[in-house]
Amino acid sequence: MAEIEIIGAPQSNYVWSVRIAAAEKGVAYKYTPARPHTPEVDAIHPFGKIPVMRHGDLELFESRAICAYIDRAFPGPALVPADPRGAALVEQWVSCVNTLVDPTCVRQYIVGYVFPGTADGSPDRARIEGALPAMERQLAVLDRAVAGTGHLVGDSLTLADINLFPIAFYLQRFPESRTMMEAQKNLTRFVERMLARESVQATKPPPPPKKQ
Ligand SMILES: N[C@@H](CCC(=O)N[C@@H](CS)C(=O)NCC(=O)O)C(=O)O
Repeated sequence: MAEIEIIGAPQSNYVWSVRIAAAEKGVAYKYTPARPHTPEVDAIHPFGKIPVMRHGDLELFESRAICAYIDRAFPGPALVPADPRGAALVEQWVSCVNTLVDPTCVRQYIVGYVFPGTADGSPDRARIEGALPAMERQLAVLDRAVAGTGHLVGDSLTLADINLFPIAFYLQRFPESRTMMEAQKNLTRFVERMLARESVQATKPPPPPKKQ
């Protein structure tokens, strides 16, 4: 069958997760950078979000679904453990990060800097400040979660780690979140270990968001 095609801007945390997952599985793919709401994306995602994927006649949207397909359709190390307990814990952390951490840390806080929508293009301070208390709590929870083994689930890499990593990486690049991350030593070490992986280096987005 044709090669997989992964479509989406490289800076997107969800696109990056999908590309890390493919690299960890050793799955070759065609990469098509594209912003949300462009024709290539709209052709697959009913709401124009990235990433999207194509494999032969299969078209998929939602990073979790794309990662599930890559994990199950190809040989290579399992990104979700086969045992029910490990699999459920991976789902727990993916869901928690996607429904709580991403909305606060990425959509509210980081977007407040990167796509502020203010008249003069300056950071949206109200939006940024509004995210800080929840971020503080969330990063403390994540720090405790990786404190034991260095991973969110079990003692080796899973999709839960891959899904979290890009967000934690980007949080090191903005002022308030950088300070919060520095206080969370286990989470900082988690980012450092993920950065050392070949899959992460091979997919690192050029260029990263500008440091403030
Ligand atoms: N739940 C989706 C979220 C995808 C998502 O929000 N992608 C962002 C980029 S990181 C996007 O396309 N934003 C544009 C928009 O929401 O209009 C997934 O996991 O794939």
